[in-house]
Amino acid sequence: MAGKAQFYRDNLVKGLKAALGGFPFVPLLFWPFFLPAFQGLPVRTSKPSSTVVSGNLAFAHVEKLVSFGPRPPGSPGIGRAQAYILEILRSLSLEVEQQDFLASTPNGPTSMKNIVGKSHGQQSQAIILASHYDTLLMKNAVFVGANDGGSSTGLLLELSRVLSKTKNKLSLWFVFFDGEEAQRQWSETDGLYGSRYFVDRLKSEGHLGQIKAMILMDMIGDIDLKIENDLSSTSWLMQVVRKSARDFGYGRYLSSVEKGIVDDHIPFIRAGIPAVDLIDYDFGFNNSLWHTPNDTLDKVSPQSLKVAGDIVVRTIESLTAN
Ligand code: 1BN
Ligand code: ZN
Repeated sequence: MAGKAQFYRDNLVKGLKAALGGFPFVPLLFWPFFLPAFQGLPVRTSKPSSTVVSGNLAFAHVEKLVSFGPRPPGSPGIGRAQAYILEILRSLSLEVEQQDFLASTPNGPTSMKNIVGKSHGQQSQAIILASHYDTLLMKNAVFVGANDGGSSTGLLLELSRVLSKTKNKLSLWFVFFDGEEAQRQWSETDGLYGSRYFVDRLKSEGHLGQIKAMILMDMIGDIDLKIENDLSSTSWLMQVVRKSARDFGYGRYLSSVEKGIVDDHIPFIRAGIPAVDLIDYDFGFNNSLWHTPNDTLDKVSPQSLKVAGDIVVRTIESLTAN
């Protein structure tokens, strides 16, 4: 995918072809003469149907998040990202909760914030859809995490739009985690700050039993999307995800390589909540783009966002049917 400009150009051409119906393609040289005749014609644009995941809209969110600059915890960039996420969730009339906490990190106490948007279904039992929105702290380079942190957050915002439009049997919680990344070096205590705090709160407030399942997304914008068969995820839930992908004709986006991934789903699994990670942990050739300043917007594909989003929606339908 050559990026957004190409995406819009393709849609413009599609729109012109749709307006022309059976007419042969108009050579580009002449199109200024035809333009007045098109005005007022119902040209089909890329405007999405409201209950279908739009890769294009998810991508626009990623673009916005990247424009805020690096988003390590406590930074000005993450402050702008928080304001943006809150604005979108409120515009969807979701119940919004902010979890502010002071994390103890190797760099000292650091302010962090989880953001939760709740869509109430017929039942209080809930499915959590989640993403981390922070980026890796890089002191000597600009790291904007277009794919790592950006792609899944953009998709989660788009899923909030799509899924808040339909009345669901189960409640849906859209959870945006801060502090997924290690502040110095991955360890049991450095990393997953937001998800560990979130699960501790669920426990202390007696709400663990309310959560039917947790679906995490991470790094799903890669142009060459291959979703891992993560062995850390709850096995039956991973099978539901993989069947949902195949049912949609998306089998080619599933990796057959089995890996054990450490990510924000782990605190949920440890607390006994079924959880799954949709992650493509092989970013660029031989993972050469992962945690590098080259994790930029041009590496993110709207089509991959759409695929991951469709799989999540189908998985929720499956979980709700049972
Ligand atoms: C995912 C994206 N992760 C960090 N950024 C979690 C992770 C950490 C995955 C270490 C594999 C290894
Ligand atoms: Zn990362």
